[in-house]
Amino acid sequence: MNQPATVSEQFDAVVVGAGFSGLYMLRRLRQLGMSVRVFESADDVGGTWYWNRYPGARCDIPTTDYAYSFDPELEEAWTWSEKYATQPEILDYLRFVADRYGLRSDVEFSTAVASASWDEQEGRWRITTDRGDEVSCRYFIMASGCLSVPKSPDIEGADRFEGQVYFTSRWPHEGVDFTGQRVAVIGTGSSGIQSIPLIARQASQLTVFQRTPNFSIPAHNGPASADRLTQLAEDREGYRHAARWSRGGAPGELTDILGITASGEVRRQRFEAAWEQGELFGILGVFADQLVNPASNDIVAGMIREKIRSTVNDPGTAEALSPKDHYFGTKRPCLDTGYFETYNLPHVRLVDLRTQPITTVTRTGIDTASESFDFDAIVYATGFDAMTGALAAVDATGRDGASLNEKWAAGPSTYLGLMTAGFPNLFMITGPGSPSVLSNMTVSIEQHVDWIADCLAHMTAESLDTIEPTALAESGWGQHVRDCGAITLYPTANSWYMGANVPGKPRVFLPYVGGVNAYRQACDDVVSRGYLGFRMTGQGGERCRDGVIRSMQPDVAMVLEIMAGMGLPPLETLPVADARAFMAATAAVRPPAPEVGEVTDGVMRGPGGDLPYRLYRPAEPGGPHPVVVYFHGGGWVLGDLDSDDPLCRDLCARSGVVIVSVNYRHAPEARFPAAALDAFAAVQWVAANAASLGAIPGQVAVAGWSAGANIAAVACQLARDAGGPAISGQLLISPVVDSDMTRPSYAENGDGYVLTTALMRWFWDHYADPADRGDPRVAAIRGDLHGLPPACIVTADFDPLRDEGLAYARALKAAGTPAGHIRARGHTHTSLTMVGVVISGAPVRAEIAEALRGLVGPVAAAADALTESAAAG
Ligand code: NA7
Repeated sequence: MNQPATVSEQFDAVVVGAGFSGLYMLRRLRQLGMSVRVFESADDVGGTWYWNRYPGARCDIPTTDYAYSFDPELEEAWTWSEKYATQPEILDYLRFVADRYGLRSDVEFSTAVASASWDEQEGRWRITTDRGDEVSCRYFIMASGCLSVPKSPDIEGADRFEGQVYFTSRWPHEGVDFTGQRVAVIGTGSSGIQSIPLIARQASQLTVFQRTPNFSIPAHNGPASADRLTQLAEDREGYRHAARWSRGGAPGELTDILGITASGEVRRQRFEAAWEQGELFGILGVFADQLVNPASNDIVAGMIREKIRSTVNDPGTAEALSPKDHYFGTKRPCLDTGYFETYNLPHVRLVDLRTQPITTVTRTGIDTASESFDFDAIVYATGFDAMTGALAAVDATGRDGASLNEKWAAGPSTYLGLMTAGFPNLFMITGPGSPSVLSNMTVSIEQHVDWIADCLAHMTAESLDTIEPTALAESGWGQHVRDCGAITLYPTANSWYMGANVPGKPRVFLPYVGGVNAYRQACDDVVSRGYLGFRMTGQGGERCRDGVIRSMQPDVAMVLEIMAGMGLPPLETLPVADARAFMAATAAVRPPAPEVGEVTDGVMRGPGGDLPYRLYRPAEPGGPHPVVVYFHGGGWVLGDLDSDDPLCRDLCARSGVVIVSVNYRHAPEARFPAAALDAFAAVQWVAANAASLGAIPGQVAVAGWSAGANIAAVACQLARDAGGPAISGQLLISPVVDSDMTRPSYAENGDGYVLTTALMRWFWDHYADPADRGDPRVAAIRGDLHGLPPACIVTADFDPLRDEGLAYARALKAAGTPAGHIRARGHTHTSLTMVGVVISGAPVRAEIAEALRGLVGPVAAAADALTESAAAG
């Protein structure tokens, strides 16, 4: 053991922890020529793999991938013996690494950091330890692990038991012999599931206390996968590169097969293949949609439950072991060796705490609501204060005496999971807000360590010595992390990913679920944009490019990426007929749209001939319902009843109103003002025929998207001028209301977000002569805006039309017309309409439907229902 550091020793960097992350961080910092002290509370290196010595402890990522990749010679020098290495072998590996690079000399073992505070004057951190050290450092790096602080046993009477007590996370080094003992295991997470079969081999009686059944699949451990070994042997660098740019941190095929649309045969074949393979990323990726679509998830979950039933002999026990309270994958699934089979042994019993909860631990055992058990030993496999526990334990004091724990009282807030505002020069390795526990940790650790080291090298080169994220960058990243989580099923589970396992811990989805690849790209983009969102200071001056690195909804970004990859010709380069055919072909491959009560097609009279319409009636019993006349988008040129069918269904199902979608005449065959006149005629017809359509007379609203919103807005002006019909409200989704293309949103969003400036020009050219483009019947914003129906205007952030929508809302208000605004944050012009594809659009459409309900009432009520919002600002 080393001697304690002398008081007030100064280091360039202090690192907390000597596990996978601390060891590699130390090596990188040394390579930068920095003086470093690592504090490690254990008496050896290893971190997680030092402490978790329970029987059966193994990694759950194949060891070919669960290893450092920074040094090819290290990779050559070490050979793993199994597909999933045991804890002793992984610990040996980390010792081997520490020795190979001579890392131990900078590690002070058996020493925990007690406090850390930022000294503003000095621009340094002051660190104290539980052994009385006091040191200072420029950079303070928490390499303290995501699963390193065990959860204290929150079970009544836990300290009363007089037999042996063990924690899987603090297992005795000499091992434990349970031969002939009556043993209780509490907890069926990975630690419980890995250790139970081995404890059962020794114990005379084993009773497992299960609060929540967990999904587990057989690890099929054995030799490392020949396939992976061959790939590594042939092209190690290529293999590691693929891992770094994969979703989870290990190379593998991503499927685009959807569970909901796959045939029964394909479902079965894919599931069985993943089951046989015995890898987490395999079973989590049977279908592309299984972590976002409940129906798809149920298919996989159902097949796993089937396996449990076919393995466990006693049907009651099998049922109790079958997880039903969370979607598969939303709690970390386990890899096991003979776990479910263990319950077939005569001396093993499962106690389901859902039916008989523990009332107390006693001197001699455990009492449940209905039974008393006596034991010789109790094993707690009850988990960790994950991701934030070790950071909270130090409770760093940042600028102005601020406490990290106070700052994070409602949940952690970080920029990239690397740093947090107010705590300069404090880095976290795999902190909350980074992929960390959802990924192959070793790959994520290396990426964080490399990023930090490169950042410090940059700062040194530029004579900068403090770095801190801005509040804007941090809140933007937090929003992005939440957006990524929100489109998945993860937040629905009571998991440690959500902090739900620790009583009183805030419920926040802690890791970043956007993928290792997307995350790495974001970190790289931050750097290439001049360390966007970081403020750096020092002799070299003060540098800060403030901003948000990701503000688009993640699924919208994904759709754009897929579209870009398809290399489609821009619509405006096609003849109109081809553009229409393309739109129809796209519409044909959309996922099923929401069910409504009834859909009927009909025809109404218009000024230039018959206008086809489609009526959507809500499933709600009763009626008649209020009615909304809807106009589809497509720049007055494209689109029809089919193009906007999913959006109409969605609006109908959500808002409970009748929607009459009208197919007006299109340009270039029928140019301005044909579409607008048709829209007005359609409103007149629906108002006159409301009763026969099964709608409430006198409660007609209009709605439209894009150019459809244009003619809806114009129809309102025409109806006012004509003295009727009365329109109760207008819902304008991303409307065209002006021909002015100089507003900033055109410059910001005119290229790359589907609706481009070039396409908009093409639409205008087909619809209206330049001389007509200021006419209020197409540039609605230039008309008289007094006395119009209350409006709700929806704008999307990444839409060239955003600013004219906002301007219209402002102008309506200025003219005394009530106008609410819904901002589709992170959306494009088209993404809201991608029902069933862009999941993040659903909550916005729910908001729109709510507003629509307000717009269809009597006029005064509609005005009241509108929310005042950002449109005014
Ligand atoms: P986990 O996965 O958090 O599992 C802990 C288990 O202990 C889980 O089944 C819990 O049930 C159970 N538990 C926790 N507290 C109690 C109380 N008070 N009473 C009864 N049961 C309780 O931790 P592990 O150590 O197994 O695994 C952690 C990670 O390490 C793992 O995911 C891998 O990544 C490696 P609950 O589900 O909360 O109802």
